[in-house]
Amino acid sequence: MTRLTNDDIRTISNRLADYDRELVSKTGMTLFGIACHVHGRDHETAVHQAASFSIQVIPNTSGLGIITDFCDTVSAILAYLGFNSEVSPASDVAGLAHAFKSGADAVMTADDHTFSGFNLATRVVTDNSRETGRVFAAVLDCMAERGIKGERVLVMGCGPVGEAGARQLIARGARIGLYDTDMKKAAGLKSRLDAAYDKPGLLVEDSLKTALVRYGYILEATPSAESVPDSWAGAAKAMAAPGVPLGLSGTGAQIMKDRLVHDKLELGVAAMAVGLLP
Ligand code: 2YG
Repeated sequence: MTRLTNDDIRTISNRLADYDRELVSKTGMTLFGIACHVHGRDHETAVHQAASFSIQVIPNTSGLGIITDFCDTVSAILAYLGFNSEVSPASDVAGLAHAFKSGADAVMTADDHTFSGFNLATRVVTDNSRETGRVFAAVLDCMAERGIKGERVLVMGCGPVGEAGARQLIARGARIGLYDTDMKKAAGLKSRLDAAYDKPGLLVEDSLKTALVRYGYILEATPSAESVPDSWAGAAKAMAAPGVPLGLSGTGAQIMKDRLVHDKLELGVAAMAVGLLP
């Protein structure tokens, strides 16, 4: 899983309204709306609940330590979505103690390996990798003219994000192919999905070049830059790209334009938060 740099996230807080408008034009839904879509939550009810739902974001100094703007950015996304959010005045264990003592409804915190949300009353836990994969799959469902059901989607990257996206796509009736530079990872994911869903009819694609001809949709969940050649971008239908860095070149992103959704925190945090509502 990619560790964000401060450069990745520095501008997010100031352009949330712009990004929301971009999402509406590309998917027909807002950041909050997509998060409700993936959780099957009623939008109005969730808006009402969020207004009185407090989430404390706790800095975590373990491992490689603090990413300067990480907690502020997560809190800004939550506040933009209408949650009652703040960055805890204390980090680590003291921050957790403060959240309980001050009656927070939930906390969010991340070390180098895991970024999770915890509802302190219901004990529900949401995980960033899982929610990110699911919510970007929901984005493809929103971008496809008549929904993603029956459409062919190539899932690139068979790690935790790709797996969560694949599961969500199968649940929404997409016909998926799996691709990973590590064929063992792709084969492992296929066997898990075959066991979990009877006859999902999914394929492992061993050659990206031939695969790209067959799939009009891509869920790009790899940590490599420019994993998708520009040549695909022209005829493509849509790409949802949770992978950091973006798996397209600048040119490819320009060609895709309104058929590409990519961000480094916003959609995953939104899905984590809505998933914590009671
Ligand atoms: O509290 C802090 O500032 C740091 N302990 C945060 C460290 C976060 C490390 N994790 C990542 O950068 C990403 N896995 C976060 C999620 C990326 C978006 N999918």
